[in-house]
Amino acid sequence: TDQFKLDTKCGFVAIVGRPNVGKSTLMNHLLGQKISITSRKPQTTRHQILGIWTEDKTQMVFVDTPGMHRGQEKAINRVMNKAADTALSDIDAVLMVVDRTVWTEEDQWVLDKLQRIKAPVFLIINKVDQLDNKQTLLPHIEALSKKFNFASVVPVSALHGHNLDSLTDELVNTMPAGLFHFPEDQVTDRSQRFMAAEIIREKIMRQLGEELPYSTAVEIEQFAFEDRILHIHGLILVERNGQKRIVIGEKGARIKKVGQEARQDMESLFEAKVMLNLWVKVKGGWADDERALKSLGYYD
Ligand code: GDP
Ligand code: K
Ligand code: MG
Repeated sequence: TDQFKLDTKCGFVAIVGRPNVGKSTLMNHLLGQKISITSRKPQTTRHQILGIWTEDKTQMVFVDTPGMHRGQEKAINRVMNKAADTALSDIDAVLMVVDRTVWTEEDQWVLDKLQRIKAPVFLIINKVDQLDNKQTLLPHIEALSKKFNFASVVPVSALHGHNLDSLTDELVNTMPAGLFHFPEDQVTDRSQRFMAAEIIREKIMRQLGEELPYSTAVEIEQFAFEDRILHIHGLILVERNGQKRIVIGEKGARIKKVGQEARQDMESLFEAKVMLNLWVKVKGGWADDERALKSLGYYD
């Protein structure tokens, strides 16, 4: 009866797409806060991460996923595919992100995976700020609409925040009635420790993306307040000695820059003064070893 009708709405929104189309950038800008790390390097995102948006009577829980891709050779790739798949099992809307009017085999592969999803799928045509010829957009949208019954096709620029308000409005309308899953002021499901590791990994990816393999990992060995200062010790794990030299750089210049940029982001995210120490250590061949991945937390 009327008396039990909920006046709040809450739902999960999965963000999917091939690597590098701008999924994490989109989530951060929808939230108005940097939760998920981004870089030009494909597969920067390795973990499924929740970004929680709450306004008035609606809560939307965005699920940023590692890019869906077919490469299965290494254990780390299997883990990433699994994380991307589980994101689709219990959700209320899907944002499939593509890069302008480019349509690759991988995009098609992602779309094929969405055929079994019951939730509405929104096609997000991202990076329109970089579209050379705007005339190509409409015919492209028409062709894609024949491939799939999208709830809506929304051209946006995640990076510049163009058209995100109307996307947010459409999503709010789609959310089912329900109680909030998280407290109103919570922005992610991840711990501060995890966020610290991700910030360090982002700086490494951005500065050394081309020179390092995906197997570079970061562990936080210390995360503690002392005299109102947050003391963080981060351990950067690489596969080979040569990579260790690259991360450290000439006279330690690179690791210093990574540390400076990471510290700045940490201070604004944690709203505290941060003392950051970084080390680099060689850990042989763990990208191929699922047990080692497990101990580093790459499984949920
Ligand atoms: P993901 O792998 O799908 O999560 O992609 P990211 O969010 O990491 O973005 C990949 C790259 O595309 C980064 O260098 C972003 O800055 C860039 N990018 C994302 N969205 C836009 C956009 O709307 N316009 C432009 N010009 N670049 C974008
Ligand atoms: K990326
Ligand atoms: Mg990402």
